[in-house]
Amino acid sequence: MISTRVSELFGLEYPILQGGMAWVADAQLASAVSMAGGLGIISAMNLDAEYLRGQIRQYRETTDKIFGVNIMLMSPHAEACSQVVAEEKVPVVTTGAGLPGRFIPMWLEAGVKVVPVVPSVAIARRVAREGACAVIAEGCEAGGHIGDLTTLTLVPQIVDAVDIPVIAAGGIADGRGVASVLMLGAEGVQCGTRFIAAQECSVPPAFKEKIVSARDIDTMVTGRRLGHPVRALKNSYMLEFAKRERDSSISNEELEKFGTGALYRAAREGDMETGCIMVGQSAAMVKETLPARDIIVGMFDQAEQLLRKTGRWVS
Ligand code: TUI
Repeated sequence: MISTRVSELFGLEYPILQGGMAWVADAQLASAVSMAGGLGIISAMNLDAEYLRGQIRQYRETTDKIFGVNIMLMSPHAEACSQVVAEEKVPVVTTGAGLPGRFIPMWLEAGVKVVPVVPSVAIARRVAREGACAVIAEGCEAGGHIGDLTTLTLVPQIVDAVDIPVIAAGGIADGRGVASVLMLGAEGVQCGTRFIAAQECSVPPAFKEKIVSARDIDTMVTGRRLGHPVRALKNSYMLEFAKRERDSSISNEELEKFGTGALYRAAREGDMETGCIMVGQSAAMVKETLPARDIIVGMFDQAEQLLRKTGRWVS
Protein backbone atom coordinates (compact mmCIF):
# COMPACT_ATOMS: atom_id res chain seq x y z
CA MET A 1 0.00 0.00 0.00
CA ILE A 2 1.28 3.47 -0.84
CA SER A 3 0.03 6.15 1.56
CA THR A 4 0.90 9.82 1.25
CA ARG A 5 -0.52 13.17 2.31
CA VAL A 6 -2.58 13.06 -0.92
CA SER A 7 -4.30 9.76 -0.06
CA GLU A 8 -4.88 11.07 3.49
CA LEU A 9 -6.19 14.47 2.36
CA PHE A 10 -8.89 12.95 0.14
CA GLY A 11 -9.37 9.62 1.97
CA LEU A 12 -8.25 7.57 -1.07
CA GLU A 13 -7.09 3.99 -1.31
CA TYR A 14 -4.58 5.06 -4.00
CA PRO A 15 -3.09 8.59 -4.39
CA ILE A 16 -4.24 8.95 -8.01
CA LEU A 17 -6.45 11.59 -9.64
CA GLN A 18 -8.09 11.26 -13.03
CA GLY A 19 -7.49 14.26 -15.30
CA GLY A 20 -10.46 16.59 -15.78
CA MET A 21 -10.43 16.28 -19.55
CA ALA A 22 -12.85 18.47 -21.50
CA TRP A 23 -15.39 16.46 -23.54
CA VAL A 24 -14.02 13.25 -22.02
CA ALA A 25 -14.27 13.25 -18.22
CA ASP A 26 -17.95 12.62 -17.50
CA ALA A 27 -19.77 11.29 -14.42
CA GLN A 28 -19.47 7.69 -15.66
CA LEU A 29 -15.64 7.80 -15.90
CA ALA A 30 -15.31 9.75 -12.64
CA SER A 31 -17.44 7.25 -10.71
CA ALA A 32 -15.46 4.29 -12.13
CA VAL A 33 -12.19 5.88 -10.98
CA SER A 34 -13.52 6.82 -7.54
CA MET A 35 -15.09 3.40 -7.01
CA ALA A 36 -11.69 1.88 -7.83
CA GLY A 37 -10.07 3.88 -5.01
CA GLY A 38 -8.78 6.96 -6.88
CA LEU A 39 -10.23 10.44 -7.22
CA GLY A 40 -12.59 10.73 -10.18
CA ILE A 41 -12.99 14.16 -11.73
CA ILE A 42 -15.95 15.47 -13.73
CA SER A 43 -15.13 18.07 -16.39
CA ALA A 44 -17.44 21.02 -16.81
CA MET A 45 -16.84 20.23 -20.53
CA ASN A 46 -17.00 23.82 -21.82
CA LEU A 47 -20.73 23.52 -21.28
CA ASP A 48 -23.05 25.56 -19.12
CA ALA A 49 -23.65 25.38 -15.39
CA GLU A 50 -26.83 23.30 -15.64
CA TYR A 51 -25.03 20.56 -17.58
CA LEU A 52 -22.46 20.42 -14.78
CA ARG A 53 -25.14 20.29 -12.10
CA GLY A 54 -26.75 17.35 -13.94
CA GLN A 55 -23.42 15.51 -14.09
CA ILE A 56 -22.84 16.06 -10.36
CA ARG A 57 -26.29 14.68 -9.57
CA GLN A 58 -25.76 11.72 -11.92
CA TYR A 59 -22.47 10.99 -10.14
CA ARG A 60 -24.13 11.14 -6.74
CA GLU A 61 -26.77 8.64 -7.82
CA THR A 62 -24.01 6.16 -8.67
CA THR A 63 -21.76 6.39 -5.60
CA ASP A 64 -21.14 8.39 -2.44
CA LYS A 65 -17.36 8.19 -2.88
CA ILE A 66 -15.38 11.45 -2.94
CA PHE A 67 -15.05 13.14 -6.36
CA GLY A 68 -13.94 16.40 -7.92
CA VAL A 69 -14.93 18.82 -10.66
CA ASN A 70 -12.47 20.43 -13.09
CA ILE A 71 -13.01 24.03 -14.14
CA MET A 72 -11.27 25.00 -17.38
CA LEU A 73 -10.64 28.67 -16.67
CA MET A 74 -10.61 29.73 -20.33
CA SER A 75 -14.21 28.55 -20.70
CA PRO A 76 -16.87 31.27 -21.01
CA HIS A 77 -18.83 29.28 -18.39
CA ALA A 78 -16.01 29.21 -15.81
CA GLU A 79 -17.71 31.70 -13.48
CA ALA A 80 -21.14 30.03 -13.51
CA CYS A 81 -19.60 26.55 -13.15
CA SER A 82 -17.48 27.76 -10.23
CA GLN A 83 -20.67 28.82 -8.49
CA VAL A 84 -22.24 25.40 -9.06
CA VAL A 85 -19.15 23.81 -7.46
CA ALA A 86 -19.73 25.93 -4.34
CA GLU A 87 -23.53 25.49 -4.29
CA GLU A 88 -23.33 21.72 -4.70
CA LYS A 89 -20.54 21.55 -2.11
CA VAL A 90 -18.40 19.46 -4.44
CA PRO A 91 -15.63 17.94 -2.26
CA VAL A 92 -12.69 18.87 -4.55
CA VAL A 93 -12.18 21.30 -7.43
CA THR A 94 -9.24 21.17 -9.83
CA THR A 95 -8.55 24.03 -12.24
CA GLY A 96 -6.67 24.33 -15.53
CA ALA A 97 -5.65 26.79 -18.22
CA GLY A 98 -5.44 29.86 -15.98
CA LEU A 99 -5.25 31.43 -12.53
CA PRO A 100 -8.12 30.43 -10.21
CA GLY A 101 -7.52 33.15 -7.55
CA ARG A 102 -10.81 35.00 -8.07
CA PHE A 103 -12.85 31.89 -7.25
CA ILE A 104 -10.82 30.50 -4.35
CA PRO A 105 -12.46 32.45 -1.45
CA MET A 106 -15.95 31.30 -2.54
CA TRP A 107 -14.81 27.66 -2.78
CA LEU A 108 -13.03 27.70 0.58
CA GLU A 109 -16.11 29.23 2.20
CA ALA A 110 -18.20 26.33 0.84
CA GLY A 111 -15.69 23.79 2.20
CA VAL A 112 -14.38 22.81 -1.26
CA LYS A 113 -10.75 21.63 -1.43
CA VAL A 114 -8.93 23.58 -4.16
CA VAL A 115 -6.28 21.82 -6.27
CA PRO A 116 -5.04 23.89 -9.23
CA VAL A 117 -2.97 22.56 -12.13
CA VAL A 118 0.21 24.65 -12.27
CA PRO A 119 2.87 24.82 -15.00
CA SER A 120 5.51 26.82 -13.05
CA VAL A 121 7.00 27.48 -9.62
CA ALA A 122 5.68 31.06 -9.44
CA ILE A 123 2.09 29.96 -10.09
CA ALA A 124 2.42 27.11 -7.55
CA ARG A 125 3.60 29.59 -4.88
CA ARG A 126 0.78 31.95 -5.74
CA VAL A 127 -2.06 29.41 -5.47
CA ALA A 128 -0.56 27.96 -2.25
CA ARG A 129 -0.70 31.48 -0.75
CA GLU A 130 -4.29 31.87 -1.96
CA GLY A 131 -5.47 28.73 -0.14
CA ALA A 132 -4.92 25.69 -2.39
CA CYS A 133 -4.57 22.47 -0.32
CA ALA A 134 -2.44 20.73 -2.99
CA VAL A 135 -1.15 21.47 -6.49
CA ILE A 136 -0.95 19.39 -9.63
CA ALA A 137 2.45 20.01 -11.26
CA GLU A 138 1.83 19.21 -14.91
CA GLY A 139 4.76 18.71 -17.28
CA CYS A 140 4.61 19.32 -21.01
CA GLU A 141 4.48 15.59 -21.78
CA ALA A 142 0.78 15.93 -20.97
CA GLY A 143 -1.97 16.23 -23.54
CA GLY A 144 -4.11 19.30 -24.14
CA HIS A 145 -3.08 22.75 -22.95
CA ILE A 146 0.48 22.61 -21.58
CA GLY A 147 3.26 24.71 -20.06
CA ASP A 148 6.97 24.72 -20.99
CA LEU A 149 8.64 22.48 -18.42
CA THR A 150 8.93 18.71 -18.28
CA THR A 151 7.57 16.68 -15.37
CA LEU A 152 11.12 15.69 -14.37
CA THR A 153 12.22 19.31 -13.90
CA LEU A 154 8.93 20.87 -12.76
CA VAL A 155 7.95 18.48 -9.94
CA PRO A 156 11.07 18.73 -7.73
CA GLN A 157 11.19 22.51 -8.09
CA ILE A 158 7.57 22.86 -6.99
CA VAL A 159 8.14 20.34 -4.16
CA ASP A 160 10.94 22.63 -2.91
CA ALA A 161 8.86 25.79 -3.31
CA VAL A 162 5.63 24.93 -1.46
CA ASP A 163 4.68 23.08 1.74
CA ILE A 164 1.39 21.63 0.44
CA PRO A 165 1.41 18.20 -1.26
CA VAL A 166 2.37 18.04 -4.94
CA ILE A 167 0.60 15.75 -7.41
CA ALA A 168 2.61 15.01 -10.58
CA ALA A 169 1.02 14.92 -14.02
CA GLY A 170 2.30 14.57 -17.57
CA GLY A 171 3.81 11.38 -18.98
CA ILE A 172 2.64 9.03 -16.24
CA ALA A 173 0.91 5.88 -17.51
CA ASP A 174 2.33 2.99 -15.50
CA GLY A 175 3.87 2.04 -12.16
CA ARG A 176 7.32 3.18 -13.27
CA GLY A 177 5.96 6.69 -13.69
CA VAL A 178 4.29 6.55 -10.28
CA ALA A 179 7.48 5.32 -8.56
CA SER A 180 9.60 7.95 -10.36
CA VAL A 181 7.53 10.94 -9.36
CA LEU A 182 7.38 9.75 -5.75
CA MET A 183 11.21 9.85 -5.88
CA LEU A 184 10.94 13.47 -7.10
CA GLY A 185 8.92 14.32 -3.99
CA ALA A 186 5.41 14.16 -5.41
CA GLU A 187 2.80 12.52 -3.19
CA GLY A 188 0.33 11.54 -5.87
CA VAL A 189 -0.23 11.36 -9.61
CA GLN A 190 -2.82 12.61 -12.05
CA CYS A 191 -3.35 10.58 -15.22
CA GLY A 192 -5.39 11.66 -18.22
CA THR A 193 -4.42 9.72 -21.33
CA ARG A 194 -4.34 6.33 -19.58
CA PHE A 195 -7.93 6.87 -18.39
CA ILE A 196 -9.20 7.84 -21.85
CA ALA A 197 -8.42 4.23 -22.71
CA ALA A 198 -10.44 2.98 -19.71
CA GLN A 199 -13.41 0.76 -20.60
CA GLU A 200 -15.73 3.13 -18.72
CA CYS A 201 -14.62 6.17 -20.74
CA SER A 202 -17.34 7.18 -23.20
CA VAL A 203 -15.17 8.55 -26.05
CA PRO A 204 -15.77 6.76 -29.39
CA PRO A 205 -13.81 3.48 -29.85
CA ALA A 206 -11.74 5.12 -32.64
CA PHE A 207 -10.26 7.57 -30.08
CA LYS A 208 -9.16 4.71 -27.80
CA GLU A 209 -7.74 2.82 -30.79
CA LYS A 210 -5.63 5.88 -31.68
CA ILE A 211 -4.16 5.85 -28.17
CA VAL A 212 -3.46 2.13 -28.15
CA SER A 213 -1.72 2.30 -31.55
CA ALA A 214 0.21 5.55 -30.92
CA ARG A 215 4.01 5.50 -31.22
CA ASP A 216 6.53 7.54 -29.23
CA ILE A 217 6.79 10.41 -31.72
CA ASP A 218 3.13 10.61 -32.71
CA THR A 219 2.11 13.72 -30.73
CA MET A 220 2.88 17.32 -31.65
CA VAL A 221 2.28 20.78 -30.17
CA THR A 222 0.49 23.67 -31.85
CA GLY A 223 -0.96 26.97 -30.63
CA ARG A 224 2.21 28.60 -29.25
CA ARG A 225 1.46 31.68 -31.35
CA LEU A 226 -1.88 32.05 -29.54
CA GLY A 227 -0.26 31.73 -26.11
CA HIS A 228 -1.89 28.39 -25.33
CA PRO A 229 0.11 25.48 -26.68
CA VAL A 230 -1.84 22.25 -27.10
CA ARG A 231 -0.42 18.72 -27.43
CA ALA A 232 -2.40 16.26 -29.51
CA LEU A 233 -1.90 13.36 -31.90
CA LYS A 234 -0.46 14.32 -35.27
CA ASN A 235 -3.24 14.12 -37.88
CA SER A 236 -4.60 16.22 -40.76
CA TYR A 237 -6.13 18.73 -38.33
CA MET A 238 -2.91 19.29 -36.35
CA LEU A 239 -0.72 19.50 -39.47
CA GLU A 240 -3.09 22.04 -41.02
CA PHE A 241 -3.15 24.06 -37.78
CA ALA A 242 0.67 24.09 -37.74
CA LYS A 243 0.73 25.26 -41.36
CA ARG A 244 -1.72 28.10 -40.68
CA GLU A 245 0.18 29.03 -37.52
CA ARG A 246 3.32 29.60 -39.65
CA ASP A 247 1.38 31.72 -42.15
CA SER A 248 1.63 35.36 -41.06
CA SER A 249 -1.23 36.39 -43.38
CA ILE A 250 -3.61 34.45 -41.12
CA SER A 251 -4.73 36.44 -38.06
CA ASN A 252 -4.83 35.04 -34.54
CA GLU A 253 -8.63 35.37 -34.60
CA GLU A 254 -8.81 33.22 -37.74
CA LEU A 255 -6.47 30.68 -36.16
CA GLU A 256 -8.58 30.55 -32.95
CA LYS A 257 -11.65 30.02 -35.10
CA PHE A 258 -9.99 27.13 -36.91
CA GLY A 259 -9.40 25.48 -33.51
CA THR A 260 -12.95 25.92 -32.24
CA GLY A 261 -14.88 22.66 -31.96
CA ALA A 262 -11.91 20.47 -32.91
CA LEU A 263 -11.71 18.62 -29.57
CA TYR A 264 -15.47 18.02 -29.65
CA ARG A 265 -15.20 16.51 -33.15
CA ALA A 266 -12.61 14.01 -31.93
CA ALA A 267 -13.92 13.19 -28.45
CA ARG A 268 -17.68 13.16 -29.14
CA GLU A 269 -18.07 12.56 -32.86
CA GLY A 270 -15.11 10.22 -33.37
CA ASP A 271 -13.67 12.29 -36.21
CA MET A 272 -10.02 11.23 -36.16
CA GLU A 273 -8.96 13.39 -39.13
CA THR A 274 -10.46 16.85 -38.66
CA GLY A 275 -10.76 16.49 -34.86
CA CYS A 276 -8.09 17.39 -32.29
CA ILE A 277 -7.10 14.17 -30.48
CA MET A 278 -5.69 15.70 -27.28
CA VAL A 279 -3.48 13.06 -25.64
CA GLY A 280 -0.11 13.13 -23.93
CA GLN A 281 3.19 11.52 -24.89
CA SER A 282 2.28 8.59 -22.64
CA ALA A 283 -0.24 7.43 -25.29
CA ALA A 284 2.58 5.32 -26.72
CA MET A 285 2.82 3.48 -23.38
CA VAL A 286 -0.87 2.55 -23.30
CA LYS A 287 -1.17 -0.95 -24.76
CA GLU A 288 -4.77 -1.90 -24.07
CA THR A 289 -8.19 -0.78 -22.95
CA LEU A 290 -8.88 -1.91 -19.37
CA PRO A 291 -11.43 -1.25 -16.62
CA ALA A 292 -10.41 1.75 -14.48
CA ARG A 293 -9.91 -0.57 -11.49
CA ASP A 294 -7.38 -2.74 -13.36
CA ILE A 295 -5.51 0.38 -14.53
CA ILE A 296 -5.17 1.71 -10.99
CA VAL A 297 -4.41 -1.58 -9.24
CA GLY A 298 -1.85 -2.52 -11.94
CA MET A 299 -0.06 0.82 -11.72
CA PHE A 300 0.19 0.79 -7.95
CA ASP A 301 1.20 -2.90 -7.72
CA GLN A 302 4.03 -2.18 -10.15
CA ALA A 303 5.07 1.00 -8.32
CA GLU A 304 5.10 -0.83 -4.99
CA GLN A 305 7.27 -3.65 -6.34
CA LEU A 306 9.74 -1.16 -7.81
CA LEU A 307 9.92 0.92 -4.65
CA ARG A 308 10.58 -2.17 -2.52
CA LYS A 309 13.60 -2.95 -4.71
CA THR A 310 15.16 0.54 -4.71
CA GLY A 311 17.54 -0.40 -1.87
CA ARG A 312 19.45 -2.88 -4.04
CA TRP A 313 21.74 -0.26 -5.61
CA VAL A 314 22.80 1.21 -2.30
CA SER A 315 25.33 -0.40 0.02
O1 TUI B 1 -5.92 22.80 -18.83
C1 TUI B 1 -5.26 21.84 -19.10
N1 TUI B 1 -5.43 21.14 -20.25
C2 TUI B 1 -6.37 21.44 -21.19
S1 TUI B 1 -7.50 22.68 -21.16
C3 TUI B 1 -8.07 22.25 -22.66
S2 TUI B 1 -9.34 23.10 -23.46
C4 TUI B 1 -8.46 24.06 -24.57
N2 TUI B 1 -8.75 23.92 -25.83
C5 TUI B 1 -8.11 24.63 -26.75
C6 TUI B 1 -7.13 25.55 -26.41
C7 TUI B 1 -6.78 25.67 -25.11
C8 TUI B 1 -7.45 24.92 -24.16
C9 TUI B 1 -7.40 21.19 -23.13
N3 TUI B 1 -6.46 20.76 -22.30
N4 TUI B 1 -4.28 21.40 -18.29
C10 TUI B 1 -3.95 22.10 -17.11
C11 TUI B 1 -3.01 23.19 -17.39
N5 TUI B 1 -3.12 24.39 -16.89
N6 TUI B 1 -1.94 23.14 -18.20
C12 TUI B 1 -1.35 24.37 -18.16
C13 TUI B 1 -2.12 25.14 -17.31
C14 TUI B 1 -1.93 26.50 -16.92
C15 TUI B 1 -1.40 27.43 -17.79
C16 TUI B 1 -1.26 28.75 -17.39
C17 TUI B 1 -2.33 26.90 -15.63
C18 TUI B 1 -2.17 28.21 -15.24
C19 TUI B 1 -1.65 29.11 -16.12
O2 TUI B 1 -1.56 30.39 -15.64
C20 TUI B 1 -0.92 31.36 -16.41
C21 TUI B 1 -1.87 32.33 -16.97
O3 TUI B 1 -1.36 33.36 -17.41
O4 TUI B 1 -3.06 32.06 -17.02
